[in-house]
Amino acid sequence: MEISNQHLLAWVEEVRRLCKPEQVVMCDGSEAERERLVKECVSAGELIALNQDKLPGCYLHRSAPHDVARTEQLTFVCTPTRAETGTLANWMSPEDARTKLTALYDGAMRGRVMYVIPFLMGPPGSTFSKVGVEITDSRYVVLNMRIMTRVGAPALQHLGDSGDFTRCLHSLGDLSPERRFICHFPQDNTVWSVGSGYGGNALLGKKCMALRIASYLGRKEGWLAEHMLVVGVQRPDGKVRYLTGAFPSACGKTNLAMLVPPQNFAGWKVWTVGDDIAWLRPGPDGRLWAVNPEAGFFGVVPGTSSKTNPNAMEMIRRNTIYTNVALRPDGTVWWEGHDDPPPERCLDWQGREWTPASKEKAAHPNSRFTVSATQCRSISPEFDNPRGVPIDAILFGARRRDTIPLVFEARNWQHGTFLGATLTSETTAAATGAVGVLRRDPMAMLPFLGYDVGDYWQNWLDVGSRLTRPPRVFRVNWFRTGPDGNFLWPGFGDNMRVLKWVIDRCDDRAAGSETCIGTVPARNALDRQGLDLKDAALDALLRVDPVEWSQAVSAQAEFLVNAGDRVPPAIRAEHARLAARVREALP
Ligand code: OXD
Ligand code: MN
Repeated sequence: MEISNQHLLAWVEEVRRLCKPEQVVMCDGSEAERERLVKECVSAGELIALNQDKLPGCYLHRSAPHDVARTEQLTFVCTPTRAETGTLANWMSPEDARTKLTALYDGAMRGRVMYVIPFLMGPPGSTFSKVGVEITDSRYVVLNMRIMTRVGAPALQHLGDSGDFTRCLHSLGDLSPERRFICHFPQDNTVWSVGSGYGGNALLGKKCMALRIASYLGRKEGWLAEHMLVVGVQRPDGKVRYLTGAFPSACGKTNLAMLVPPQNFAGWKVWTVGDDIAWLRPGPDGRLWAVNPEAGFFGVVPGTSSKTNPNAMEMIRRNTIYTNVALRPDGTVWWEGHDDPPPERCLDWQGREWTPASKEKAAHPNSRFTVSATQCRSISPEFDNPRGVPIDAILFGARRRDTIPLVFEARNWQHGTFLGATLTSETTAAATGAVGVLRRDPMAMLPFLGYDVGDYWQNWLDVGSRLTRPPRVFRVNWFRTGPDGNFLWPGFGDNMRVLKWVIDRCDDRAAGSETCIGTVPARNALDRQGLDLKDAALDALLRVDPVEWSQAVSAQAEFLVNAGDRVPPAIRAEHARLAARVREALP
């Protein structure tokens, strides 16, 4: 492909000299390019062709066994001073990072092809949208980037002659965690990643550019880059309201984004705008507008079934790249939580013989599908709208067995910002490390912050102060358990009942009950038709226990100290207000 942008050509040349590939290929996003790359990957064993009658256009990739999730301890924000990165993200000085990684990139592509992928994040023609260029030596990365972003002409058109693009350099290196680094240079609009082929570490448009770098650009330019799904909820009268939801990785964002309402919700529909990332800007009308910068879904496979996500099950039957799932003898795929029972025998995610008697899981808990958004039958007609969609409500959610009710509403934007700031969740398999450990995850952005968390909260407050019709803010928790340890709430499609209360609150038609932490649904305000949920279970789901909350308030105080000295006074004031209200509520 002919590229005339001199900034881009100069950077490609600089990288070519460093990485010393045998060949440089400019990717154009064409179908012919895809076919060629797939063919090469299949002959090299990087992809396994699945049963093309049952799963047309679908392939399986098996990653290196120690390269299956984001590696947060090897991910750095490289700002000139440590204070700019703050206390919650890992910092490395730009000089150290450049020295370390230059040595790793030097000659790293010898004998290999270096692919140059111009990509657009956001709809073509949108003021929200940003261009990135990823240079990589991985064909798997090229094939995934083609699904997850808009590759080729849309990016080059948006860029024109400008040098304003995120420079994303990626090499597989030797895939060793010893020599793996994911470094961000926000001031230089640059990402350097080496030593991993895993999505979150290697598809640099996603977490690296659309969250870490974009969060920094958002602060500079007065907008927000967030780890959020975006959906339209259509009422039976046809009116659609849009909401976003911030949840930590592997907490059900994809399922919620593609929700199918329960049977008794005739006329209600959920439209998918995005399942992972939202870019949000105040509009001239004083409302908050959102786009999904991505073009596809990189979703967690285990647990996906016709019950939990029928839209996804339908979507991933064709043109899908599976990573680290199990392979059945008939060339189809399987995972824990699949509609079909465990196969009598199959190959596990590492290609080893597996039977139901095997001790290990057949699919890796963080195995993934990559699929184009155009294949999703619930995709919103507004998905590609350059204006974005106007947001009426923001949900903050996380995995919590206790303390947090099913849903409650914040008093206002500032209180809502505080709810997001103090989000705590149990860890999941999306990152390496222990699973199920409670940790603070402000706005579900802990692994994706591109600058100091106090400044980040201040940006939330600043953006809010420019909104005359700010979204209402809610905290949700699908994961509260009863004394027997079982979940109290059915979740999945039944989460529609909570969305309905949220939408009705936005329309001032749902009753709430004031508590010391915010407004929970009045008992009869939550639609339970067709759901066997007893009053006692509902009470347990909505319960606000001042004793539990006084412990939470103390833990929050400690966290706000650890968050550094740039925590906005407004956030400390919200904490003090909560502490006082909880004290009053104590028996
Ligand atoms: C993801 C993640 O892949 O959050 O979306 O890890
Ligand atoms: Mn995510």
